[in-house]
Amino acid sequence: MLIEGTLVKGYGGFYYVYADDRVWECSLRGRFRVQKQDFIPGDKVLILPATEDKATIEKVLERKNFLIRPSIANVDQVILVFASINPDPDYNLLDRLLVQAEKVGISIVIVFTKLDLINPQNNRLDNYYREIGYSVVNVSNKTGQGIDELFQFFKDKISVLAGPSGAGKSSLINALDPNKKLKTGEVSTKIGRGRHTTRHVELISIAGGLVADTPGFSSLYLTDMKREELQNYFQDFWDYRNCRFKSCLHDKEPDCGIKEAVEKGLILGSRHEHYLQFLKEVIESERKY
Ligand SMILES: Nc1nc2c(ncn2[C@@H]2O[C@H](COP(=O)(O)OP(=O)(O)O)[C@@H](O)[C@H]2O)c(=O)[nH]1
Ligand SMILES: [Mg+2]
Ligand SMILES: [Zn+2]
Repeated sequence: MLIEGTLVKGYGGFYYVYADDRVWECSLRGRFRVQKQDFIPGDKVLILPATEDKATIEKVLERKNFLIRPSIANVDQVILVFASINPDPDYNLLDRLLVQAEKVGISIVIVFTKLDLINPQNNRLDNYYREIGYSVVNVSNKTGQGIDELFQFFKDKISVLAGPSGAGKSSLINALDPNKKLKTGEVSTKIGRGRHTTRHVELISIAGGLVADTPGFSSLYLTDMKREELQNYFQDFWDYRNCRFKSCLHDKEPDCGIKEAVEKGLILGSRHEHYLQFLKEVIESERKY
């Protein structure tokens, strides 16, 4: 009997598939091998069990979506992980990742780690992102604070953890499931950045779902985007787009609703600054093609 599962990794000529609460070591049917079809983690497959933990992949189902670099298929949500401190959150990178995830159309959860290292009076922006509609969870991987609240987001989903090295992604997985024992890297105090301790892409089962702790999802490029399109991915702009010109890019144009909202403190200044920076990149890459 065939069972549906999810490919979690390919390694040493075998494919490992998560189905029925366990991981099956699978080989491919001859016809797949001949076609040299490339399977990526997240691909939904039908497997035929041969023994208790070995099976063959009989069919690969159509992909709902996929990310490149790292290659992961059928992603349901992206969890953007930033440290509250050490290192300080890079809000430019956060906004860039938000734009990327909004463009792909996957759900987003923002997590700030290291809650144990800050005092509540610290000037953080997590409330702003919460107010504009994102799910924002503050956690400490050390004390476990906030971990229960985050747990519910993973069930039955394929999630991708993204964020800078040293943000606490591997620690977060360990906090959600202490059995995982993922390697975590110490933050180098010299440069304030963590070392890269995570290598290949692999989905691991956690909190009732599958999660990728990705090696390099921290700097994405804003290719393949039109200049008019970019603003759609800034949720906080939507209510204020009553500009004089319909084609307003909220840059140098007069009577711009977005710029007025920034002046009134309704839109965070750094959001508009980052928008303008990304806009420049988008326009530059438009010229190249
Ligand atoms: N105090 C504290 N340290 C943390 C927390 N989360 C991670 N760390 C530390 O931050 C460093 C980087 O964590 P790691 O999980 O390797 O980050 P990654 O590069 O995003 O996977 C490690 O030294 C962790 O022990 C946290 O919530 N509180
Ligand atoms: Mg890591
Ligand atoms: Zn405008």
